[in-house]
Amino acid sequence: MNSLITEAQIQHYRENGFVVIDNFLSPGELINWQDAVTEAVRERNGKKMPSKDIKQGENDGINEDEEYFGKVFDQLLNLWQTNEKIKKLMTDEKIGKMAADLAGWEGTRIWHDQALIKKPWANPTAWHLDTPFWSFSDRSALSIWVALDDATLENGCLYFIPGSCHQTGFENVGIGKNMDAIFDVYPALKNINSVAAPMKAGSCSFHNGLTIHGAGSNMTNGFRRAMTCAYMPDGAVFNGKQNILSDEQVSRLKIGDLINDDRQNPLIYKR
Ligand SMILES: O=C(O)CCC(=O)C(=O)O
Repeated sequence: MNSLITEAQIQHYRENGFVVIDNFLSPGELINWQDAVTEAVRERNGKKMPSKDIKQGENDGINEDEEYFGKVFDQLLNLWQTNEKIKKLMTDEKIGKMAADLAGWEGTRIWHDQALIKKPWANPTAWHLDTPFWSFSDRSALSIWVALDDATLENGCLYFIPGSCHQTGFENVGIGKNMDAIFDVYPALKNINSVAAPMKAGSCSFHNGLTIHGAGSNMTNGFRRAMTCAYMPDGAVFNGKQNILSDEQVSRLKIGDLINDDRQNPLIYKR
């Protein structure tokens, strides 16, 4: 695993809110990741996340319009909680350190992982922010996105609005049908052009959860699979949003409480 983060990458990430790391996985590691994700998704049998009784593609109360959203991608969350191989990959201290180096924090906790599988002819992923969905409000939270297939301009690679993370906030427009809905909230950012992030399978990107990003539609008859994980700083506190937490977990939290339950949000790296 190419887990060394250079000063130039940190600078690019801090300025633009994303960075692409080519050849993150070796060919052998890529096969392990692909196999682990295939196994973990199959084991779920359509169950979207361990904490809630909903099926992938059903309305999760987060993104409206299940018919459209169900065709953006198959989305399976917290596979690390149900598959030991994924747990080993997602809790890798080396990834925790990469996240800490980019974000500039002391300790990295998992928020949630997700497999995002664009099927043939999938809808585009509308421009959106990640952090406003989450149960803590922290400007430095970020995600890794690992390409399990070549992600191309044709099959739905990621796109970013560079530097947008410096001007966005915690209002959530969700991921709807209208690509441009986010610009109703941030009209000034409409004038910045996007940057495409095509990646070879085994490459990855990191993006800040407040960077406006999206992905194209899948105009091909093949799959575009990605394994992603959102990471949060150790010390983040509950903001009152349920997101992926279970009813029971939310009932135990008050706004301002530390989110530090290692069974749900393991600390995977500490300086
Ligand atoms: O893979 C996609 O289509 C979108 C990914 C995304 O929004 C994310 O990883 O935050």
